[in-house]
Amino acid sequence: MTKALTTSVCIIGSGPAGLLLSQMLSNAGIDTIVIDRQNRAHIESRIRAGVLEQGTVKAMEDAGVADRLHREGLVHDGFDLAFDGIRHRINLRALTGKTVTVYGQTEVTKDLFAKRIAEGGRFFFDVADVVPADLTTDRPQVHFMHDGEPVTVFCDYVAGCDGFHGVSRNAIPADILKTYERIYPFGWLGVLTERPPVSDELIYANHDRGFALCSMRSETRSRYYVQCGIDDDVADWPDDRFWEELRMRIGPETAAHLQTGPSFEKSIAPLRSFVAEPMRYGNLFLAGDAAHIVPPTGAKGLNLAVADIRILSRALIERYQRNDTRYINTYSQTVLSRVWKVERFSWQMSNLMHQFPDNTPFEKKMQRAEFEYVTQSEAASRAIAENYVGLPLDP
Ligand code: FAS
Ligand code: PHB
Repeated sequence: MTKALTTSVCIIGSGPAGLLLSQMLSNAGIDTIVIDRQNRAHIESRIRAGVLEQGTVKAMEDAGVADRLHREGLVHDGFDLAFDGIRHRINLRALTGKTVTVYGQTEVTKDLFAKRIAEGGRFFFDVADVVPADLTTDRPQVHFMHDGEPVTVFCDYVAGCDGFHGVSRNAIPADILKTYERIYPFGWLGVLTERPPVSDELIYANHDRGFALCSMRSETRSRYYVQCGIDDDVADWPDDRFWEELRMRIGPETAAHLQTGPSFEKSIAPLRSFVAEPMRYGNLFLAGDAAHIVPPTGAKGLNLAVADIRILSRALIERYQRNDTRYINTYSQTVLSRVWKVERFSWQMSNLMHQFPDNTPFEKKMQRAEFEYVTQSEAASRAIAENYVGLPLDP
């Protein structure tokens, strides 16, 4: 016997995108059901993003979940770009009047879950066989299995917030869906260690041996990355090798301040640029990684997902509160306009900061020339700064 449920918006995926959407709609009195194939503990444990744009902080404030973020987040006025150990600071506050906040995605997810669950949000975890259906009718459905039982949610709209490996994107017919992709010929090996960060701000470093990033989660917990081979395995990278490689890539001056320690999280992430169009099909709306992926070089993945949700929640709230469907009808083009600009920035930063195996000596000279141009031109530095702090939601 199939359990039948009804709601206004059925949200597939309870990562940052799905959770934030559920909270913003709930705050506007709009009912949702959220389903996820994982459970809460697993989702909260995933180590991912670390830098929040000002727009993401505002979204957390609007959702009513920013108290801990303001207490524990680290506000940063700038970050460094480094080439072969020479550092140049991008002064975000001077160039844009804005800042970024260092606060892990795990914490964002925990804060969103805490409020949603406390308010009695309807969740189904550990679901299977999720099938969005009847998306072009005015009564779409989402079918899934939960605790061995078939469930069908009848709703007005389906929000596909189920990430890159979800099912929502592929619910759009193949003759309508268009995808664009660039896969980078390397990965990022990331570690967490309970040691103070090497610097007060982030350092993105390009060195002949490869890219490195010095980041953090707090004043006592550091997050470091090195570019690694696309087929590398974590087993290839014992801590000693990692620290030695990081020292060489950040240069002796910076490395003199590096406090190494045992890594308690070590993982390799592949890098890709990916966009799926359209981000709406009938009454299905895609948001976040379900529709796009960026290489983490621009610190944009989580922030882009949040920006989608700010645009989508506004569209749905206008429809329910004022029966105005203008924002719903323009959702896909509005959100994609911003997605492509963020994809461009993340692609540009990745091309500038990494060693590409097939780069010719000329291309290496182009990278170096671009870095020197950025260090000598306020306009070039401002272009990087305004993308890094986050482009406006509406052009
Ligand atoms: P998510 O992938 O976070 O959430 C999707 C949810 O949908 C998951 O909980 C999943 O269980 C669920 N789901 C999937 N299929 C389903 C199905 N069939 N049915 C039901 N539920 C389903 N971004 C940065 O800005 N900086 C970084 O440093 C950074 N590092 C990253 C490292 C890694 C390894 C990865 C994978 C991503 C990283 N990102 C980073 C990007 C990341 O932060 C995403 O942009 C962010 O999680 C996007 O949030 P969501 O769109 O909610 O997708
Ligand atoms: C992180 O702290 O995990 C982080 C920060 C900035 C990036 C990517 C990752 O660009």
